[in-house]
Amino acid sequence: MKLEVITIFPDYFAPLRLSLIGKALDDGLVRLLVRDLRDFTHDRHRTTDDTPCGGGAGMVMKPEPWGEALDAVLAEVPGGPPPTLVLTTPAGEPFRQRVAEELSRLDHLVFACGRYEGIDARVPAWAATRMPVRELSLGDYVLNGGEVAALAMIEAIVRLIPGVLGNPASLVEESHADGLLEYPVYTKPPSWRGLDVPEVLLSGHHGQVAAWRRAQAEALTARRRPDLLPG
Ligand code: 6GU
Repeated sequence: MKLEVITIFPDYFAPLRLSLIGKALDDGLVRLLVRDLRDFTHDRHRTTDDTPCGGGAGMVMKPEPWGEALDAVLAEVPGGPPPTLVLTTPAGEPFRQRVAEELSRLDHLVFACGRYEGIDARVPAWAATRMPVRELSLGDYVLNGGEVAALAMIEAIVRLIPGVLGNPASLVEESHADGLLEYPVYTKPPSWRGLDVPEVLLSGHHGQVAAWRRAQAEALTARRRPDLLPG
């Protein structure tokens, strides 16, 4: 997969070179190109924002640098299939595991990180005439910019690419893989500070272990995230 990021804070993406995602980069499973939006400005101050048309608080990201940055992205794939553009915005569609799975199957993703009160709305409108566009939100709260959201989305997506995780079986049972929260997990010792590992997990009965885990996952989901359960 080729991953590109367009941001006014390229340094935010340095942590992607660490850990499992860094290993995927080293192994060539993923290529990462971080572009500085300010490189696509032409004034002395490298301005990327301006006051909102119609008035109001805050600043809006100007369309011209975004247009030139996206032109540079498209210039790399002349005549070929365009990348999918992910625009991070608190007004986007919720980013869920299903979305991460869909995006993990694509060859080329470009993350556009908004700052301030957002990006001029003509940018996604124009981009949609050239490439698939997804406007995505990390959750129902406001961040100062899309960089942290893009980092989280990239991690959720890249770990699903075959070969990135050491043990792909761990993807099957984790929270959200089957629409439920994950059951509680235990390791040794069997008794710790007066708290015991549930008997069934030490029984060796695989069927009973599976049934217990399913019941625990359902009970936990009903208690913490009833919105995840079917009607
Ligand atoms: Cl994607 N961006 C910003 N600025 N805030 C957010 C978000 C994104 N997702 C949740 N809050």
